Amino acid sequence: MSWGIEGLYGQPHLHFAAVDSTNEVAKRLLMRAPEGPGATVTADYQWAGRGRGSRRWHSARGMGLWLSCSFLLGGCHPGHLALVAGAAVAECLRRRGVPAAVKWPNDVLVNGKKLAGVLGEVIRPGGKQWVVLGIGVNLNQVRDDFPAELWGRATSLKMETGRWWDPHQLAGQLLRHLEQWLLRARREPGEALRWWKGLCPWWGQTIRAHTPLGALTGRAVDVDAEGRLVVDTGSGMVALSSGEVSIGYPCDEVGDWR
Ligand code: BT5
Repeated sequence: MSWGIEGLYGQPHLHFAAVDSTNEVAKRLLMRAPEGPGATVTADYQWAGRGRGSRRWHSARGMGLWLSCSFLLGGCHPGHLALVAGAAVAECLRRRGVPAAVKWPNDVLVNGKKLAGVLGEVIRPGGKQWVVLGIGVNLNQVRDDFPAELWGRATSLKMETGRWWDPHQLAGQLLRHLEQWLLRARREPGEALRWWKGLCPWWGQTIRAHTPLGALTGRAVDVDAEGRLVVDTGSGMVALSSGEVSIGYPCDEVGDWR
């Protein structure tokens, strides 16, 4: 079946049966052609799908949308990229009746479980600032298609809606939402952040954040102009620029990541 997508802003779309990681393929393409125009890369399977840092992204064969696209950063704040991409995924799904929510910084959850994740990387081939934005959306897995450590924590559109989802159709719809969100983030960043906040239902709730500087507990109160999560710890406000957030602390900390 044809994908029927032009790729972000009309750039070429390349589909592979299997790759290490669509982000790595998009980066290698950019290294070869740093003048652009960038590419949208999809694959049926990733044998080394990546999350942030050294984390892995489980990419079951033919069961998800594993997509990366590269584009010039333009006027977009790097701290807004993952937020904007997560919002585009959540909005696209909400338009299709799925109650998706965003969780800072890069998750899309449905009913408290992780449905999609975003990996944004900024690189500088040819002296220009390029973004390689990876989006993974679980489409048609059932529980046993995930490794056991993700049971109860990961979900797919099929598990949530009971029906099969077409990756070709979703990719086109998702890229259209992404284009709109990127435009918004460049022209009206404050507005884009306000919209992102509206897709996040956890304001005022107690969270536990694991950051490179250690763990802290507090109430999530805002995202600031840099895209940082502002947490009220009771003894002051802290703005987090990276980390992992658990919601509803106190909770079973090990493995709790909602
Ligand atoms: C992310 O990282 O959530 C970013 C995921 C980005 C994946 C896309 S797929 C296309 C492109 N090519 C790539 O190689 N990557 C991108 P992070 O926030 O670090 O979350 C990673 C964690 O999510 C893991 O440590 C697991 O706990 C969990 N996880 C792994 N695979 C999952 C899956 N399929 N569904 C839900 N959770 C998963």
